[in-house]
Amino acid sequence: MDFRFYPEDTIAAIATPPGKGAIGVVKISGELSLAILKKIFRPIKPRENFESHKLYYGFIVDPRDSKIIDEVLAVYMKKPKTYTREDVVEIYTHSGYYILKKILEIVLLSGARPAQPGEFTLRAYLNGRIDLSQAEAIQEMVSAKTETALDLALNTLMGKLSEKVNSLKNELLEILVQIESAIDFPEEDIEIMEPEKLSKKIKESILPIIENLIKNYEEGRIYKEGINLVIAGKPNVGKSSLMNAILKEERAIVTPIPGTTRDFLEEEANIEGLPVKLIDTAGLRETEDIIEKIGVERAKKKFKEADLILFMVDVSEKPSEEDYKIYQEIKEFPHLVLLNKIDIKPNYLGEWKEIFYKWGIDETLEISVIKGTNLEILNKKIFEKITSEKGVTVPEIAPNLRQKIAFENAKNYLLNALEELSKPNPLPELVAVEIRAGISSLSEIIGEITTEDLLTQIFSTFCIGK
Ligand SMILES: Nc1nc2c(ncn2[C@@H]2O[C@H](COP(=O)(O)OP(=O)(O)OP(=O)(O)O)[C@@H](O)[C@H]2O)c(=O)[nH]1
Ligand SMILES: [Mg+2]
Repeated sequence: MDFRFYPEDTIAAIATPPGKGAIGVVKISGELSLAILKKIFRPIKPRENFESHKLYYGFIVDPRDSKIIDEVLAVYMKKPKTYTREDVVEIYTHSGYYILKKILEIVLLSGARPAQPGEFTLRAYLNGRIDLSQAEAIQEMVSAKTETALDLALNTLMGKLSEKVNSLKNELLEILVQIESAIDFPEEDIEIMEPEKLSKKIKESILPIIENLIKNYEEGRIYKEGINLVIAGKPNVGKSSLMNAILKEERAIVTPIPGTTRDFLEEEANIEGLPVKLIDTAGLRETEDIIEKIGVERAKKKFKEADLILFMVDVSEKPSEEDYKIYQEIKEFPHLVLLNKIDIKPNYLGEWKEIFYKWGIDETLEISVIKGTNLEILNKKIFEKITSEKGVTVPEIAPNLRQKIAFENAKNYLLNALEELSKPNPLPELVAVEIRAGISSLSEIIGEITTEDLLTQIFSTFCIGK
């Protein structure tokens, strides 16, 4: 049974992560919060009542046998000035798995039920303290991997996306009112509706804003989810060495034996503030080794998912047919050419540059992973490549995927409305249908219109206790 939509229940959860810590928190929300606190908490100075938003020192006592469980601080917060807008109690304990479990157990025995993932935040939303986009922003803040991702989430939490959506909705409502009066007075409909004026308004002051927000999704996504950066090249050119250098740890095995990396390796890194999924692949070559063969196939798959491929060659060796073949595999994807091992002298750097020039590449970067030469420049180049190819500037507001889809739907309805308005005798009823659908799509973003399924989908990604 799904308890999510039983708002009359009092819910409780351990709000801190499992494991040892300085403090652990048990959170309770709902009508019974205060009664439960009174049942299980014995303040150091006995008292009948608790003031709201005031911290009390005392002991948690098992009501069954009056045994003390822990020395704690506890707070009662009277609604509505709370996270959920319900009565809330928080108990700060000496952490530890057993203590927390024990306290939660007696809280549950005293009338609460375990909270579902995200249920506290769901209540904040259902009780109107935050809208749906703000609830999603809380989750985005928790999972932010870079400062930029955090800023973006914070802007949404502060209501910047909601403001934009509401102002777009209001403009559309004004248009709708005008169209509806045309429906009510059909004899004068065309004059009342003023199709040209309405079209102009939609085209100039509504669509561009929606289109801009859709564009911001992609830019925000790069900062929120990160990019896939794949290192590719022949065996032994130094791919795994580069992975380790970027990560600043000996993550991948490096040996002078070609074919060392047989599967791909993935690690998270942060390059110039961009969250990056760094992928080291098996060196590409014709091979009879079954394991290596699979690794080579997997590497090729990774090329397709890459936002950028670092194509690496070894300048201490002559350009070969093998390098050329690999280049053919990756050239259709965004890539950057790295000429590695320039520390080895003599080398074939001149020959390599010539050959790349012949292949139509004028931009290459000479590096030595071992000596660390030009690795800082490499980071900057990666950032530039990603940001210029995707046209990234940091937007102020970046919708998530769900919100972007809703904006796209709204845009399509408005385009339909424009099409009708451009006809010689536009039918106000038809225009109204499209505008109304556009308004509904915008309403979905802030959660004025939702389904139980959607809410379950969103809040189940939260952790328990949030
Ligand atoms: N001199 C020199 N040697 C390097 C450099 N980068 C890597 N190497 C050496 O080249 C050899 C191969 O390096 P790896 O990083 O294992 O190469 P790989 O491309 O991952 O090889 P596979 O996993 O077999 O495809 C090792 O002995 C490294 O120490 C460099 O910049 N200069
Ligand atoms: Mg390797």
